[in-house]
Amino acid sequence: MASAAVNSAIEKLANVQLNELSTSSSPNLQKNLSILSPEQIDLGKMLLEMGQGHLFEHWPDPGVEDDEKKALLTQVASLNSSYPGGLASYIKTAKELLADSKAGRNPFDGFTPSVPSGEVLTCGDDKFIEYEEVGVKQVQNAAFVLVAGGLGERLGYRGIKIALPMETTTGTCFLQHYIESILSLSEASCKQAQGESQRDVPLVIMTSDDTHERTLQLLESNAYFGMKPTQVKLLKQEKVACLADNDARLALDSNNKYKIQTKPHGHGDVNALLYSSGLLKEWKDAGLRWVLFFQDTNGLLFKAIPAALGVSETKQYHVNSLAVPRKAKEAIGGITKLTHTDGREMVINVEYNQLDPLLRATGHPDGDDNCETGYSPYPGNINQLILELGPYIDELTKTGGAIKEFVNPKYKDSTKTEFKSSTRLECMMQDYPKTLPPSARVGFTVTENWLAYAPVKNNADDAAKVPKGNPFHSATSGEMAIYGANSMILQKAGVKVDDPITQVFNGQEVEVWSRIVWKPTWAVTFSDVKSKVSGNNSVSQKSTLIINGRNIFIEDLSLNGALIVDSIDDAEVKVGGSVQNNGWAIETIDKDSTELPEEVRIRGFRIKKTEQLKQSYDEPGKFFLKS
Ligand code: UGB
Repeated sequence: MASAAVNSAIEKLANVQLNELSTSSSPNLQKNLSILSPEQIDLGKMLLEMGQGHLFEHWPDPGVEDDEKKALLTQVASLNSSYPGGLASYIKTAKELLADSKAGRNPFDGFTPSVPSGEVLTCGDDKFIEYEEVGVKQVQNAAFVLVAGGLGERLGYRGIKIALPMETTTGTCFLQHYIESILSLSEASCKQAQGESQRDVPLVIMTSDDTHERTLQLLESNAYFGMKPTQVKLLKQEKVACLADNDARLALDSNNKYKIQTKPHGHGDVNALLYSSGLLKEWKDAGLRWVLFFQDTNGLLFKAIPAALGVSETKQYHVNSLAVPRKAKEAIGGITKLTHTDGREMVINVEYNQLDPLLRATGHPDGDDNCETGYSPYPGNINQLILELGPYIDELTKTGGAIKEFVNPKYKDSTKTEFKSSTRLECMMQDYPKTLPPSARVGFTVTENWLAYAPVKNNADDAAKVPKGNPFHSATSGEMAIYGANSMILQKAGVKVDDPITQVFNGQEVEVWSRIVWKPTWAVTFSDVKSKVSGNNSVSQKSTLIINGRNIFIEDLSLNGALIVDSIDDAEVKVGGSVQNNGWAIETIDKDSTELPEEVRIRGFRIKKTEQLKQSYDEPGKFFLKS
């Protein structure tokens, strides 16, 4: 009886909607109302109102391909629920942005760019060390968010990027390094807080259909790299509907007329996902104060995080973007101060493809050009953002996590009436400050390139073509940057590390430093490194040094070869004396060799392990390694 009543109610509702629709221009949808649920009829009506009648044009009479028709509306329901404001809002914004794009309207109209001022840090100096100390204290109050939904089309690697070895001396992958860094930082933070109970610092990973399963598998097959599984949350971003033309008509799949084409919406999705997941509120209730966002393949990033967090805390920044000196035309956004004729001001990332035209349009005939320092005056955004949680929640409560979008259609010709292929709206997480009130404290922190930024984004062929002097951002340069940074940090801590030699791999000329690698348990700050090296230490260029243990102290070591020291936490090991052996060499390989794994080919070299001294200390006690 009850179900008959429900059915009759549904029928009545369908009839009402059918009447409403009878004035519409979609007889095909109207004919098929009987096979649809009331919710699906509602969605159909919304689509008609938004000018999407073409989605039903080919629909046959009821009884034919009914499952496919329902599948289309199921997809519409999911596109509708995963977008803040729903699909109608998506189509409305798309119409506006497409009209602006066709008219050639500049999104920065009325704004004049100028060079902003921010905190500029030098690794190892007093200010840097002070900020690091303040930052480490704050880690206990932070949550980390890794955006890892990108497919890595530019890199052309078939796996997920966070599973790539960050360096091949130890083979540690990006995700392992990130997790171990967070764990070590959190432990250091707890020690500083003295007595306060240690909190499990949360890590969120934003995935997508392209990366979700493999990310989960990577975590599960490695016991979450030491994190508690409950500490890690995966939030999957959904794709958005593609647009076929300037009227924002949704594009149907060319192989399936009951399926709307979809594409990724960009890393800006992370805001809406964090908001709708309820995590932000949970974190606030637990007393957290900071949310740190970072990207998938920057193996240096954690060297700059403690100091940058210290800057956020000291300057009470609501938004702090980490930046590095940027070569003009380098494919990273520039941090820019924008001043509008109406008095509005904001410090914001201007994406690399927009900075040059904006500068040219505002009285800088050379556009995006290097200044006397050899760098662009606009610092490069490395998309490591530190947001203060309270103001972040306040803002997202207003916006629901939606942030300013853009559209980038590729037109067939100058009439701008047709697209080469479908487009979609996109959004970037660094555009978050665009909606903030003028009272918001938005700043940035610049550190040296070698310390903080070595992403792996470009495939070998594209990297070999970057303008001379600009960074390659490849697997080759990314790995070499780790050795370079570790060598330079040790130099600053007083170790004599030989200068690098220059070598060419996969068509890229790079500096090859000693292969020095340490686990985050050994050192997460510059002060940690300084406290663990003393006396006269020297490391030759051909050397490899792997330090894996909390209480390993390097004292009067002369290394010319390969040395690996492993120790448990309860062992204290002094490493000194002269270590000489044939070591591990860097061997050039052919990137097209089908016998080698892709992870190796994209670097153009591999490590040839000839001879090493390896010492492991797995009993508590004090030890002295001296050969
Ligand atoms: N990402 C997602 O999680 N989801 C998506 O839909 C897309 C990406 P790219 P991009 O630091 O060098 C950014 O593709 O977008 C993740 C800044 O916009 O590597 O070209 C993806 O997995 C730019 O200003 O970079 O450029 C990855 O972790 C500049 O700072 C991250 O988002 C540049 O990064 C970035 O995606 C940079």
